[in-house]
Amino acid sequence: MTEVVEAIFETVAATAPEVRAGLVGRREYQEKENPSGERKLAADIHADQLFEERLLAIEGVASYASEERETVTGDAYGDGYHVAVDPLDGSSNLKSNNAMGTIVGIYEEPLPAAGEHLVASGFVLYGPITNMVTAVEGTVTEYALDDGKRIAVAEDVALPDEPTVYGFGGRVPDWPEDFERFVRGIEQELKLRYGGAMIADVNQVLTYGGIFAYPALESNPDGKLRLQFEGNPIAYVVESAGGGSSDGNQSLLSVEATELHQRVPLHVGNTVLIDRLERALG
Ligand code: AHM
Ligand code: MG
Repeated sequence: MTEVVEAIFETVAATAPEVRAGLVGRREYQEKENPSGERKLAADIHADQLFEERLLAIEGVASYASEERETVTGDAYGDGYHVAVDPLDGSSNLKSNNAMGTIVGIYEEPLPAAGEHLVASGFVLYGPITNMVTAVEGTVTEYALDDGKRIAVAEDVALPDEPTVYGFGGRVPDWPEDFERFVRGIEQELKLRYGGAMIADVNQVLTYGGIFAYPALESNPDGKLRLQFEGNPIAYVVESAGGGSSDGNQSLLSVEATELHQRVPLHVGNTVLIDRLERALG
């Protein structure tokens, strides 16, 4: 198992510089929307094509699914791992030249699958430097990417005990009342850090401790982010780093998977804050 998982992470790392280099000149929106009904950038399509081609070429990868395509490609029910990718998370940040990421979830079951079927997950953050964080068998490692090669910079990454930062998506008037009440408390204690790319915001939580959420909205009780491509892989990283995740009631990893592009209210961070959130929404 570990060999294929390593090959997947190696491939994602090797592809990241090309994704990054390909951003220049791909900042314009395309005609077609993605399966979640959002506008796609040329950069989203480019990154998706690179990851599909490279990941399906790995022996031991049965299928590939991404936020940018309707259905699973490869052998949807074949033997091997089923890889779910958000090729460019936070791509609306490209216009304003802010951070973005790539997310990868490696499942041992055909997709859609619950987070309990993840064997590993990780992300790349295209910030001032490109780094990568992986979670394998409960261990989180941070790497700097140098020319597509991983250099470990932190082993056994764990959330700091003392939370410092928070970031919550969605418009305030669209937040359910119980969530807004929870936020008013958090605001008194932590510092706001919200950048519009989940990967960048979650990486701040991993680094400084705190909480990130894209909650249920009045206009969309399932929130915005997608379970297969965003919720599960990020929950797996944060929980492996000693933090917690929740859809409001339970760990994201326990949420039943019903559709490839299903959305889920997403909250991750220090367990004390996730417990407090669940009490507030209970
Ligand atoms: P994307 O994967 O299509 O880019 O959408 C996900 C992003 C998250 O990174 C971020 O937390 C959220 O959407 C921001 O949404 P909004 O622009 O509505 O605040
Ligand atoms: Mg995304």
